[in-house]
Amino acid sequence: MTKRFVIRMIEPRPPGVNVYDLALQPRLGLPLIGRILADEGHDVRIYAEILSPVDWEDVLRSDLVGISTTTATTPSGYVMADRLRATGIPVVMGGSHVTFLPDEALAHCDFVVRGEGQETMLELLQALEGQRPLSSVLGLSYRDERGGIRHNPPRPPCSQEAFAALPAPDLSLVVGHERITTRPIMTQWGCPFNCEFCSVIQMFGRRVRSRNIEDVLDELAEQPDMSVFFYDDNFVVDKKRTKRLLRGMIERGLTAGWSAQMRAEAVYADRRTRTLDHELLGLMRDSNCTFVYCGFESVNQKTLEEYQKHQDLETIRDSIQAFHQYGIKVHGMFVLGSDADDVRTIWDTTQFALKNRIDTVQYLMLTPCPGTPFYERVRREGRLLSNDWTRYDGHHVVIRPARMTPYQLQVETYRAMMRFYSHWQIFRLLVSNVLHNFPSLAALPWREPRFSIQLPRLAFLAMLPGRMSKVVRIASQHLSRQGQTLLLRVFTVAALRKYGHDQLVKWTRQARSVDYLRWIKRLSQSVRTAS
Ligand code: B12
Ligand code: SF4
Repeated sequence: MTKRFVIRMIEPRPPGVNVYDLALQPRLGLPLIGRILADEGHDVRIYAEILSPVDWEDVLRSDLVGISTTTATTPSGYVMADRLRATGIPVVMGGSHVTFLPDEALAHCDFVVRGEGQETMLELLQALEGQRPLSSVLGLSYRDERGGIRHNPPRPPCSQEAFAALPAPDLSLVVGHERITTRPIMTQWGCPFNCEFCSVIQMFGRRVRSRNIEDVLDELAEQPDMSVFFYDDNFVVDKKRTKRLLRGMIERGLTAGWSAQMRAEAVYADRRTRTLDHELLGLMRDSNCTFVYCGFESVNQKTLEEYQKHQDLETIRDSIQAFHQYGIKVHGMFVLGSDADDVRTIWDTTQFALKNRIDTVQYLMLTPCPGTPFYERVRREGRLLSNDWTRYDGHHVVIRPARMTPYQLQVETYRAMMRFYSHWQIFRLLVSNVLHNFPSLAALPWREPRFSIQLPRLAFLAMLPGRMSKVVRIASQHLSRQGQTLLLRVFTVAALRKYGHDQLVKWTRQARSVDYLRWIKRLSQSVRTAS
């Protein structure tokens, strides 16, 4: 290396209120690329707006700025790029939106890195130093000297060997990383399935590459007391591998708690006979799996087929029951608004969720992410309602549904979700949890005298607004591990549901939602009048 670049990278904040506001977690692309560049001797710093504001004085002193976006965060990425380019600092963008719309992005930035970016970024720096032509950098889009747009051939996804050899992303490069309470770790890239609306397979492919188990365990061991969210799109792809990882975690005592995304059928040892995989479920429990995030997608079988989900309702039911049997909580993610869905489907979803005791749910509007076959289809059919990318966050209807108006889909989804997160349902859940655990709860004051002395103070603090995190901190300081587990069992889901309720209320009250609801109502009325 000859030149030491000063490189600043930015992950813009998602627009408006989001169910994930609680999750202070950056994506791992920038910390990975940052680590590789820092290892090469460059001066790297990353700003993830959810963790800290961008220090523009610092950014404006850099030689190159990298911006990472998803579809919904791309417009704010473009505003940043425009501002930087006006000062003459070159800007490179990457991520799951600009990869598929590089021409759009090049109106704002100088380079677009399409697909996996770790190697492309290194080669781009070599090209900027004059060590190679830009045209030789696979996966790069840019403007040539005459202003014409050039798209170099795509870079093939990195091989299994190259993936296994990648260093762990360096979160310490992210300003404000001390605020991260659950550690993000990714053990695999890609997913073997092919759901029509998903952009993951377009970005990372269907051939799954995985890290060595020992490397993952070593990464976990760096902070053994911190709980982990595995970022894998589908944590259980190769069951033997998953079991080896979980066994390793148990053997090495790395059981501070973990959660991950997985498909419902992971619970089966034999999908045909629906025999449960008790070995996997037992390992999940013993390694302290607290929550699983399952893309159930729909309670409408026709919709599951439309999404090419290869899953049925019985599997969803079995999985919820099986996870609960092993003390693991379930976050069910549903995508509403397929051509087979109507208003009834929306309410059936809440009915199903309550009846099957899903712990927390998330309803997303079917959103066509650029790059997916679904996006191409609805664009061809002329059903895109908006090209305001900030609305492409799963919280807004952006396509014309087949069997209801856009307004119906938006409002009924909100109402159905509000029913799940209603105060009445939260109260019922609390009562049932307290009754279920009554003997242990009643014995708590005797078993935990240190905690009992704190009770009046905790009760007082709990009544003050915004003091809940303090209450939790004090309670956990004065409780034994057993006592903490008991209280978590009784109160966690109710607290999360309260959070869900408050976020829904916030979402409808924010100005951008009010404007949007007015617009979509008008649009739906005009569609009705026209038809
Ligand atoms: C972890 C995760 C989350 C976390 C953290 C989110 C965050 N900070 O954005 C949580 C659970 C909170 C979350 C929520 C949501 N998520 Co999410 N999430 C992911 C997931 C599973 C992993 C992200 C990750 O770290 N990937 C691994 C790293 C290595 O990849 P990467 O960051 O993309 O970087 C690589 C390349 O893209 C490229 N690159 C990226 N940026 C840059 C920049 C430069 C300069 C360069 C050179 C290269 C480069 O190089 C990197 C290395 O190869 C991805 C799926 C996936 N596999 O990526 C979905 C994904 C990003 N999420 C997605 C969505 C839709 C959402 C939600 C909107 C869903 C919802 N409505 O609730 C919310 C949005 C909330 C928010 N805060 O923005 C979509 C985005 C699709 C799109 N086109 O916009 C994805 C792709 C999943 C999907 N099924 O399509 N998510
Ligand atoms: S939605 Fe989930 S299961 Fe389907 S292709 Fe995407 S990552 Fe795989």
